[in-house]
Amino acid sequence: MEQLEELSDLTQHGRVKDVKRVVAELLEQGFDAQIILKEGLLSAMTEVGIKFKNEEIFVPEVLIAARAMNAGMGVLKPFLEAGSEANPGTVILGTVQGDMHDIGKNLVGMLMKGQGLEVIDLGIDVPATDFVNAAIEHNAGIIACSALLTTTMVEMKNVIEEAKKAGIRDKVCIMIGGAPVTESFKNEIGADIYTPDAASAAEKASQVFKNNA
Ligand code: B1M
Repeated sequence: MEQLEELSDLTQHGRVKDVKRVVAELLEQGFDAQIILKEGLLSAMTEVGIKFKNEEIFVPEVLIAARAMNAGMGVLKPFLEAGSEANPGTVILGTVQGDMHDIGKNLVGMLMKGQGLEVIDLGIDVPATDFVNAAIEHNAGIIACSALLTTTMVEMKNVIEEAKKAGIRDKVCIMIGGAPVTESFKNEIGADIYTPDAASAAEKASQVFKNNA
């Protein structure tokens, strides 16, 4: 689809105003928010990732593209979050300590809100103890951790250890995800749920609360 390719191209080149305009136009034309997200915005970040890895572009260009991606997600936000009004449960969400990547984590939050869940987003670079303290404070059923670096994904194990120390491990479901995270890593560290993308994370989170209802 030509317009989605154009959106991907504009996002890769960090054209914030144009990205916002094209996303709004596509929504007006009746395009599904999930299609705009996947084929216009996420596809752009995949391309950016490949070029970054091949050293065709560098951190400043990646940041510029990430800013455009965030701007596009801002326009899509109300459409992605539109869902049930009910609040079946609370999720503590964050990117683990040492990790500044937040685009995927923000997407997870939006889609979980779209499932009617209350999401408390602690942001990026979140220490293990903060996840656990927030879960206690808000009586949360889920702690959801995102990591994009092989060097920071190990922090997820610390979240599990802190939950054990605080005596809440059996009361809280620990979900993990992010590009380097896998099902076998989940098993290795003893987390409860791994999902490869934001949509399945939101679905699984909703199921957790349904199963506990
Ligand atoms: Co960085 N970066 N980055 N980066 N960056 C990656 C991750 C990398 C793969 C690039 C590469 O080499 N090809 C590489 C990691 C290598 C590795 O460890 N295996 C990398 C590196 C090396 C670095 C730095 C070390 C670079 C440097 O400084 N030399 C540095 C680290 C900084 C730090 O965190 N301490 C760094 C910095 C940055 C920027 C700040 C420039 C920027 C982040 C901006 C921001 O987030 N606000 C950035 C970006 C944008 C990327 C890439 C290009 C794109 C990431 C992204 O946003 N993708 C990335 C390459 C890539 O992934 N293609 C790369 C779109 C987003 C929607 O996908 O976050 O994967 P993602 O989320 C997905 C799934 O993973 C999943 O759902 C989403 C899809 O639906 N998901 C979950 C995510 N969290 C989940 C949680 C769940 C479930 C699913 O449950 C709880």
